[in-house]
Amino acid sequence: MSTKYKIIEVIKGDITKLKIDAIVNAANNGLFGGGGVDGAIHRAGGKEIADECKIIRESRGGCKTGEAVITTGGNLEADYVIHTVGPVWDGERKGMETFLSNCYKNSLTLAVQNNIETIAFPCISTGIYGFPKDLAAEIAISTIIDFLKNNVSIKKIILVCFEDESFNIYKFLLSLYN
Ligand code: AR6
Repeated sequence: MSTKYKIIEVIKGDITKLKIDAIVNAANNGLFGGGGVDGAIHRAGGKEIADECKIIRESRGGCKTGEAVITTGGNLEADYVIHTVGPVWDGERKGMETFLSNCYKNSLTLAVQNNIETIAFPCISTGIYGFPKDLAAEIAISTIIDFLKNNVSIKKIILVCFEDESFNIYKFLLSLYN
């Protein structure tokens, strides 16, 4: 793996526990908080996150699929939460890859704009939104690696898997870059 890609780490665990500059949330278009990782982040982060989401919802109508917005980390150890909205899998690849890739690209761009150096991602869209885990992992890793080609400021990217299946897929895919 080139030194650039050594900053990518895969772990299994709960993203809300990480002490890091920013964690990424797999949110919904209305930034309402929901189930899955979104629910866990809002529960652990508290009202401040929900309040900032409300301001974003009222000022710009929430967050479009593939886009990203930023709030405080509230009570979390992380300073910021970057909320991005993955695509809902509809059984066809067409267009879906671009939306999911944009989630990673736009979250990283927002991170750089906010001087964030360490960031953790969940496996966006692979829970309630039903995206195939292997395809989602391929998109996540290839987009991140592409982004890192021109990166000068991000120092660590942690890919957080909640289940063994995603963890094993990510570990295998990353090993291909070794
Ligand atoms: N830490 C890390 N990963 C987690 C955690 C956690 N604490 N909890 C779940 N995951 P999902 P989506 C994993 O469903 O598919 C919400 O209702 C989970 O195992 O959270 O993008 C939103 O409001 C899976 O691998 O997000 C939206 O409506 C991954 O996080 C909708 O769900 C993503 O699963 C978004 O669905």
